[in-house]
Amino acid sequence: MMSGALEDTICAIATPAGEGGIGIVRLSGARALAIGSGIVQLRSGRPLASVASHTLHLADVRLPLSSETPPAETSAVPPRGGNVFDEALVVYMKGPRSFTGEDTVEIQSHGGWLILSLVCRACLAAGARMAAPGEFTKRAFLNGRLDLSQAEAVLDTIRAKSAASLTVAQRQLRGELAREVDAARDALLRLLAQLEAGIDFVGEEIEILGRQELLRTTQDVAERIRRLGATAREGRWLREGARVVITGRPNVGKSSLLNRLLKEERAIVTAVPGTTRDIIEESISLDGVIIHLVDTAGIRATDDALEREGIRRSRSAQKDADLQVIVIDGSTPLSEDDRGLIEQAAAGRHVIVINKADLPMRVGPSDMKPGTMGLPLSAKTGEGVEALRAAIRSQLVGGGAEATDGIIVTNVRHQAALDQSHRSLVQAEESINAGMANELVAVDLRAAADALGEITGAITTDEVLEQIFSTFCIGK
Ligand SMILES: Nc1nc2c(ncn2[C@@H]2O[C@H](COP(=O)(O)OP(=O)(O)OP(=O)(O)O)[C@@H](O)[C@H]2O)c(=O)[nH]1
Ligand SMILES: [Mg+2]
Repeated sequence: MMSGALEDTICAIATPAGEGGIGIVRLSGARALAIGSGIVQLRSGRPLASVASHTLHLADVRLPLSSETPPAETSAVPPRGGNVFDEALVVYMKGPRSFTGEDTVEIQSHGGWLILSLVCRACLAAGARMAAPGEFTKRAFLNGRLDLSQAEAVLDTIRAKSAASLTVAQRQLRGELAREVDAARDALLRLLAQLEAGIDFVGEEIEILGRQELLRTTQDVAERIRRLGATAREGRWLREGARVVITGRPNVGKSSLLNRLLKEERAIVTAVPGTTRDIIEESISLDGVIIHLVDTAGIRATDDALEREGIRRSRSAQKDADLQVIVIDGSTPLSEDDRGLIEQAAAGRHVIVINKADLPMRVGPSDMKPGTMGLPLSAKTGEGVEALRAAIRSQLVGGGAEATDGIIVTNVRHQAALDQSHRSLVQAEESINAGMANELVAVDLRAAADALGEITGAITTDEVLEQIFSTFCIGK
């Protein structure tokens, strides 16, 4: 798929499939202007090559004069100036001031599938070839317009489903992640240069770089990388949403709380304990962060086979939870089951909700273990729900402590590279402490720097590029 030389001029429909007021075909490459000129006829009568770069012009689009007659489907279209099949706005963007860095022509025709296919066909007939998936963005990378992490951010921007993930993608697109990674990599490369200079002098007793300094810089960089890598979990939540599982004893108001958070009567609520049997899952946005809310069967000992299966599913949902909301019925004294659930959830992220706050309360702060906080709330009246929303959100993305200037790693490939780099640095640290030879330390530092280079594409292989860009669709 990724084959295809950089010399080729490529074309593709850049707008989504379906009908639209306009649709855009993008042409990029050395012959973009020549090919574009062959298929558009400016209404002004001027040649496309004569217009200023980055200006829009009304034009007729036609199959190139040399190609055969238009295909049968177009015979219904009244001929205008021979094989003209649409009118369009055309813009020529002279490289390197274009997305790909190459000469680019964009043809903004009417947005019908047939029209756009014809524009493409005209481009092909005039000498272009169809672009492979992600090929425009790949060229932008190869031409130095974007680093690899920015190229990936193009895809994240297009796919962003929440305001928060869009913000992160946009910051990455502006190169903020790359700058942070490059700074760490530069520090390592400087260290390596000094170390290697020292290695050359072995035997002459010249100490270019003290062991202490070597250790300190290695640790500094390792810590920077660790902090950056630690944002990845938050990054995944921003990208894919976090699973928030509502658990608790039967009848405490879990389904009522789900409905309250969803603002709709999604789950059945009754006064009968054991109402919910199956897992119910719905997504909401908490101020731009997507949450997959999961309502579960109340957990208790029961002989009912159906309820038991529901409880089994509850327990499995608990295990997959990114955060648990443990609901307690505040109108009854805290039970052993409640205590057990709180204990169990304490290891992971959790929020404890003391529900039915509209009733006389029988659970107070003193019933909680020290260090545990219960959020009073009424699913019935809605009191305390805003506080719960804020608590969930801040548990998931408010952390900030780990965030490095708000830069968040969202990409699995970046996370793996950061982990790899961090492991190499820890190894380097151990070697330094063990008094190993500089040559050995240098090997680990080099590996750490190379792993960072993979993020921005400073170090890359064709396979990596292939893997990344093949996930794009054609036209990007
Ligand atoms: N007064 C009051 N009643 C509530 C509140 N929340 C829920 N209830 C009532 O408590 C009962 C149980 O509510 P559900 O939402 O079905 O409880 P659940 O935890 O989903 O129960 P199971 O699905 O059986 O585990 C219903 O009669 C609700 O009307 C609340 O905040 N205040
Ligand atoms: Mg329920």
